[in-house]
Amino acid sequence: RSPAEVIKDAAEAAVEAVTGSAKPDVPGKPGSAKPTVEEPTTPKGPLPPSPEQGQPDTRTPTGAETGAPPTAFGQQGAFLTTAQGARLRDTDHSLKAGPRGPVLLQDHHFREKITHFDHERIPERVVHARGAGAHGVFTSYGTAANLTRAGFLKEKGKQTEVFVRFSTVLGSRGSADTVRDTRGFATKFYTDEGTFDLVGNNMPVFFIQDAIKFPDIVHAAKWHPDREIPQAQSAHDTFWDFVSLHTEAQHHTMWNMSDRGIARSYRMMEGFGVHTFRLINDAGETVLVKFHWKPKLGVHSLVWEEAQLAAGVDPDYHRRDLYDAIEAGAYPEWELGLQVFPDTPEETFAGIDLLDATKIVPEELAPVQPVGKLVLNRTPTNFHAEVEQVAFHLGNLVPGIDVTNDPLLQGRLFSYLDTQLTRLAGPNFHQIPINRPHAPVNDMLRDGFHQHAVHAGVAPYKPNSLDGGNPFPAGDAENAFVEVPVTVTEAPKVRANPVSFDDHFSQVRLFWLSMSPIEKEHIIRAYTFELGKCYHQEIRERQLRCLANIDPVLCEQVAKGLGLPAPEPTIELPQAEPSPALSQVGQQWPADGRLVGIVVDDTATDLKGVEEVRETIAAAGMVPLIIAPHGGKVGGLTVQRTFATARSIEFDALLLAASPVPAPDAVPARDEKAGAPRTAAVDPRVNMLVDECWRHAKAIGGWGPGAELLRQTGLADTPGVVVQDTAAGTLAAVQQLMASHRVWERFPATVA
Ligand code: HDD
Repeated sequence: RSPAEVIKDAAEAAVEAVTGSAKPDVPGKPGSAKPTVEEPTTPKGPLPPSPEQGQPDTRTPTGAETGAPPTAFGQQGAFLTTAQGARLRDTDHSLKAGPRGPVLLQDHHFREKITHFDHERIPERVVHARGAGAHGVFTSYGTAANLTRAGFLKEKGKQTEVFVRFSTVLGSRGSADTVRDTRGFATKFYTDEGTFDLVGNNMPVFFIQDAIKFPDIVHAAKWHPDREIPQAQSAHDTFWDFVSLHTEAQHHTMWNMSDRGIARSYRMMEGFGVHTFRLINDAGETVLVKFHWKPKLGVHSLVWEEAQLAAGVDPDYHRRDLYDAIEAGAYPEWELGLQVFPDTPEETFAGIDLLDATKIVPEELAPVQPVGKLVLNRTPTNFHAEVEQVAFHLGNLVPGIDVTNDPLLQGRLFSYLDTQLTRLAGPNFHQIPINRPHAPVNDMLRDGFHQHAVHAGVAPYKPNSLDGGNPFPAGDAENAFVEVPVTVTEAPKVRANPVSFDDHFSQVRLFWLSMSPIEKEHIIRAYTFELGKCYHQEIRERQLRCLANIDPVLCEQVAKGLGLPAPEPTIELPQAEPSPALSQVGQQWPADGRLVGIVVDDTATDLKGVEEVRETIAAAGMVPLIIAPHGGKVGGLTVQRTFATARSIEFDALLLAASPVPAPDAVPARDEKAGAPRTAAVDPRVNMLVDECWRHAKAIGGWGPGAELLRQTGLADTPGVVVQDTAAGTLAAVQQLMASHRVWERFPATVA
């Protein structure tokens, strides 16, 4: 065919591709004939933005709508072009002096393509490098109207666009999601009055009280500088060296060693602003507050072995979970709440220093009052543009919210702006679409690297007469941001802390005493594991001395595991009232977005029963996944996982509709041969699935041959294992078990 015909065909195919007429019928996509439940593993199209969510990239750096399509600088039109818009015919072959000749320097397309590629990466964040983000909407309940003049909190029903980035702290960008670590929970509220950033964590306390120690804790907790190992974990000498010497870190360390350090999902984490902030209302009255995010699904965790397995089997576990849930319509939700304290000169509440970021105020003393709801309903369109380039900053405040003198907060006010200058290459990162305010901007900042605005006017200075005096300062009537005129006491300049900051153990004991027996066991095991990974005996011994000052049982148990004597406390054990709100167990929660595996095979499976439970699971907002010996179909059922691709960590509960025998004609994988099946008649991979789900305290159910399998393995009589005659009966009992998250009764705790 002639070159013209080839081009025409290619052009038609391209046009068809962008207009969507040739697009496959995507399950779960609006307008699709296929129901979501059919194939959750098929990649889905991005959901359209909800009407209230403006696209930040349709706005100029001054916040005005440009009218440009949302993908300006993305795909425009059907044809491949250079960066300058010239259409290209071939991007697969470099320009050579003959087919076997050297590449010509003149190949401008090659040079543009490779040069750009060479510079695709930007420096990862110095901490919190690995993360995942999503867009959403915050709706105010209006209940904070008497506390703050911030419009996004004050007006009942007011909706504000948000972007949230969750992260781990220690690992590099490519590290695993499920490592034991604190999780970041950073929220950007694009309010009408400017952007407000709440840059918090899933733990309410921090390792240090003064920001000047941040490089120290990070150097200690990150990898060893000689080999850059371990990646993304605290189980190594330098971390424990620091926290055992620097005892103010003990409280946060225990949170990390608790189940909070291995979250089940970003959707199932609390968030905390950590510091105390100051709110100011229309009348000029102030209160001190702590911000809390409360997840609708409750606070849940992985078990340690599951977290370790996931780090290998699916390092993107949390990222995938977040995006799958949003695409399946199980939108993650949190309530924003405030603990409110009177703004007294002492800045304390119930004897607790509100400026000390290593302390909490128990919810029993100051209840969390709900002020609004956050719903995450849109995944990013482009990870780099949005998740990687988003820049949070504690100084992004709006009228009605102000900072306190917490020395950790004060230092952060410097660091977050500063770090972007290198990471995002210059001072104009606020013009990057994800960072653009949705309020009009009229600053006098000019020029600099990556300046995208074309500023008009000649007088970016004040006062001026040449630009008519523009821009004008706003007054109270125009809702200007004004710092609360807090009196600073006359005092000598010192490098010192208030005396109250010296109490490093009372709240660690409070946390320990608030845990249920099973949670205490997990904490003991975590300390024993992490200290067991240290090479230096003196570090283990020093950390044991810290544990002795927290609780004798904790100290004895960890010492036993390490094979060391338990030391005596060096202080009188602090008095502490437990705070039941800190425990994660003992309640019932919704199971939205949970994954239920259903094992079937080609022989005795009750396909009608499977179809029924599949529908019931989907109707309950959960995701059913069919697991079979092979891909394709079993009866009319589409298989979503095979025995080769399924691993227990993916499922919150397991249903057995079959007792699959090992396939005699299949080529077995090496490790299948090596295993020691608990019943020889069952495929060893199914045995492993059942065994792991059982060990990880998950609900398991079976009917028909599935029930028989559970009887044969001896599991049928154990807690949390349901054996019934019908599919529906089995599922109903399993659903009930799932509401408590795990079947802890399977493992009676040995610690009181
Ligand atoms: Fe920080 C990132 C949370 C103390 C310096 N921090 C960062 C992120 C979160 C937190 C969630 C990731 C933001 C994102 O997703 O882009 N950091 C905290 C909390 C702290 C805290 C809850 C204590 C209460 N941080 C802290 C101190 C300093 C920093 C004391 C420095 C003195 N943090 C940074 C940083 C980062 C950062 C270096 C790295 C990338 C970035 O800021 O944008 O500036």
